[in-house]
Amino acid sequence: MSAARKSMKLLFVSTPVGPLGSGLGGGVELTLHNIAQAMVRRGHQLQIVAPSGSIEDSLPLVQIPGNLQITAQSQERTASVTMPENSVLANMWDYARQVQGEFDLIVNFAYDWLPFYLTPFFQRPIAHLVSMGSLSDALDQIIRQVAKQFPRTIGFHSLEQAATLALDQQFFCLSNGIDVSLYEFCAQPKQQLAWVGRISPEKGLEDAVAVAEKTNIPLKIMGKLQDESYWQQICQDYPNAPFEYLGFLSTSQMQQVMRECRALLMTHRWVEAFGNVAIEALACGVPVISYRRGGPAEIVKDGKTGFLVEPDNIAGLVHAISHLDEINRQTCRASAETEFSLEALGDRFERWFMQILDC
Ligand code: HBI
Repeated sequence: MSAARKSMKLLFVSTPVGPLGSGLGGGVELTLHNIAQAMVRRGHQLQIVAPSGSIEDSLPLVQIPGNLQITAQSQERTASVTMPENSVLANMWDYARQVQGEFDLIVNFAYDWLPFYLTPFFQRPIAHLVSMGSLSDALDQIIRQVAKQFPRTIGFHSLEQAATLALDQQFFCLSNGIDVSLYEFCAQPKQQLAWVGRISPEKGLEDAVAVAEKTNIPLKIMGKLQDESYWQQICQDYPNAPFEYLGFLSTSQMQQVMRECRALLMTHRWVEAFGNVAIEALACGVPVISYRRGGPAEIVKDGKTGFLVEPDNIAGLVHAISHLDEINRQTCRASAETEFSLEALGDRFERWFMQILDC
């Protein structure tokens, strides 16, 4: 710990849509874990608050009971804010209110109205890491309100994500990062492609399955099966496509499959805030073929670490696959090691947190 960098006491308050480790929290689960690891490695103290049933192997965790929040992406844009009886979101933030005096900074990982609304009522500053692009008018409005009242406390993962919120105040763009040592480089892939993510309409899995059918290259699908009817529809629409669903795997199991793929396909319909799976693929040396939309468009170097394709253009995905031999898989790995490592992630988040505490 350099003298200049004092140790911070951080309280991380997780997403209320599912326990850590359940997969319901999507990318936020890995993101929270990685930022926590990066902060602890730099000598900061930290406590994680998350719904009961959460799993955190080596980090201090407080589990809070209560009913989960409805996922924001399943709501209409004009939907009112809803809170279930005995809300785990409310219970987590009541706990944060009670213990805030023991911490320097609270970090909010929930994409929900309540933590933003509560910000002025807290004695301690709250850093809000916004995990998705604009989805609801009520949330857009409260985020803009907090950005105005508490400059520098709003963080995003990508510029395109931030642009959907159209904040004219200063915000932080933090990208993201992973523990690259958990991913093993593979120079000689099998004739297969990967698709990784929550199986839900906004992720556009059907396009990747259509590519598998057109190219007859087997597609390995991994991730939380969140929308059963959506999955059944894909299975009905593409009875002969060569795809296999491997389930929601641990990082170690997922990377063992991912690393042997020729490429990762990213077919998201929405403005993906970042796309953790893209940097996980790069860490394995796997090129990323992605729609030019959202975070992945700021991760993939077109023609160097993969290809960016016109959004929703399946023929474009197929064309990119035919050029995969132009990509050097070592370049993909190097990109993860330099830009998206835990060290780089820690630098960005520590700078953000220090800026909030210094003001
Ligand atoms: N919905 N209401 C709500 N709150 C969240 O924190 C939330 C969500 N939907 C998805 C989600 N978080 C994460 O899976 C993504 O932000 C990555």
